[in-house]
Amino acid sequence: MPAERSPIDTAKFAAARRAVDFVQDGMKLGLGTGSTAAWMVRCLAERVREEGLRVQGVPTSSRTADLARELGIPVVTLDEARWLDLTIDGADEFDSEFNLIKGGGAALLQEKIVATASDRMIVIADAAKEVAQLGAFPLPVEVIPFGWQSTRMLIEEALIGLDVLGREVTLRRSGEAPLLTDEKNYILDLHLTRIGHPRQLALTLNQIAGVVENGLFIDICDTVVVGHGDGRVTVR
Ligand code: ABF
Repeated sequence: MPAERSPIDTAKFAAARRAVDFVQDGMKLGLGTGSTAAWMVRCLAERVREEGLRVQGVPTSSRTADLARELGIPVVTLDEARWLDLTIDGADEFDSEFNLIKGGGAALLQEKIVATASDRMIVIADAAKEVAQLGAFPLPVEVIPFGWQSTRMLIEEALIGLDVLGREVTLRRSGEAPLLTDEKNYILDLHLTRIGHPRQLALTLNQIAGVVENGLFIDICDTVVVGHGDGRVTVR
């Protein structure tokens, strides 16, 4: 007998399944990363299989690429697709203006490139991801390995002048070694607790040499599909 889904998985699955209703025949799609996005890939594959839906998927990580291929979704690169109709992806936090923190799964760079090359971005999330103010989830920043300690110092210095509560910056590891992103970069996690001005922070971080991209998504997402533990879904 299949194990019963936990409320959190029920919520993620419900949001993912609802978001896949937005997909139309012939669309080029950005396929997000994370456990909620993995549900979305499964639901999409079901429509491809059962309805003969024709889509092309651009995965935002090697993990998602493997899953999509395994489930029979045609996969192309962003360079082949050039522009996408829709990206569906998860998030770590979202606020009432649909500003997001992403990158808990270390795929923020490809996620942002894919989302900004799309007409539309839908975020799928369980209700616990909604926050009044971003920042409780550590903000991931992708940095070049060369000189990363200096980049970290420059980030710490920049944070002093900004409206944030915490200022600790840690290197994300995989075991003993620094975790490597798909682009072979490092991730610094910024433990800020509260981010007063997300846009200002995003701009400041991206001006620092060595920073490739940050996990704040501002003015990128236009719809959030929120799943609840009892299977209800709210589309905003
Ligand atoms: C990706 O997966 C991320 O940007 C975010 O970090 C994470 C969300 O994971 P989950 O859906 O597993 O909560 O979308």
